[in-house]
Amino acid sequence: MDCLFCKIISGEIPSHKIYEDEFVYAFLDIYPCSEGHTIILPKEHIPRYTNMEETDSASLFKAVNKVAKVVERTLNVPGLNIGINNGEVAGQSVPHVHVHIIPRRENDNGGS
Ligand code: D5M
Repeated sequence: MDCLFCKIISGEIPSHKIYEDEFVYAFLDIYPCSEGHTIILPKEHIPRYTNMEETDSASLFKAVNKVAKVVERTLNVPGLNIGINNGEVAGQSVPHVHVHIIPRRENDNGGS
């Protein structure tokens, strides 16, 4: 599978791992919008969020809930943006569904 994120999950491409279980893998974004910007994705290669079955989406978001709480607490930030770019026109650059967890701080100019 010629997929960047599948290669990250398999370890073929290195990443800064934040969390892993049997269903998901989470790591730091290489082009962070803010310090601690984390990406979490299903290990199964699913191109976009709207391709996901409800049960897989539920498993993904169970892990998102866990990781988001850890990011918020560990970095001691007052908020997070949690979101998905679904489809190229929506800004999805890697066709393997993933959720962005972006720490937000007071007066951070939109996290960019
Ligand atoms: O988000 C895709 C994200 O993937 C984007 O924020 C950069 C990140 N990215 C790309 N390559 C890497 C590597 N090698 N490590 C970590 N993060 C990476 P999208 O919503 O598809 O635009």
